[in-house]
Amino acid sequence: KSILIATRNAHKTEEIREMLGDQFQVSDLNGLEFPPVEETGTTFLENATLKAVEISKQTDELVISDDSGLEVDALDGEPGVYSSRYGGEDGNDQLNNAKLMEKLSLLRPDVKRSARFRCVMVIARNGQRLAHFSGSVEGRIIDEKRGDHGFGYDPLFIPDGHEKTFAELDGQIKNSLSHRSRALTQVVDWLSQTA
Ligand code: ITT
Repeated sequence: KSILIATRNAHKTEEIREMLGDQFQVSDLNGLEFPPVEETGTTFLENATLKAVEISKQTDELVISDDSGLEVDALDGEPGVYSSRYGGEDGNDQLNNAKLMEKLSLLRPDVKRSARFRCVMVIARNGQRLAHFSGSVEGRIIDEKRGDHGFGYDPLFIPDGHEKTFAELDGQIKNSLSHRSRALTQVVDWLSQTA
């Protein structure tokens, strides 16, 4: 079975591929000619829906989108849906992390550091949204980056039950408890019941 992930973020694709093993043939938008989908929504579900539905109008493949991000409670849920552009419109992981560290440095030292990653996945075919699932992982945020695995905010996030950041932990450990894996498990269940 083959699925098209409606993403240009190769890190997401790689994690999804590792989690799915060889049960699915996974490809993404990199190298394909699809026009960019503007993420005009204000929620993960809205943006995940925009991406999956729009791309699925342009292919016969089963499409799955991933809209995800980090919510820091002391920053009222920022960066949230703006996670990929927190450091500016052409933000990258470096700039986004710098922006977050700057914001964290302005917080009182005793303020709680709780945070979570969220992921919403939408399944679509031929312009129709068929299903959607979400996953999250609770944890806390630290002031200075640690580790170099993973991507995005991984160097600043420690999942509950661990003392290392997602960027210090083995990729397999991240994949066993991440927001993405928790959404993906439900996608796989749905696919096995439906497809
Ligand atoms: P696509 O829209 O093409 O899928 P994107 O990276 O722009 O790629 P999002 O709009 O969903 O995707 O933004 C997700 C951002 O949230 C991502 O760029 C990271 O900054 C952050 N993020 C999501 N999952 C993460 C993870 O597992 N580890 C670290 N950061 C993550």
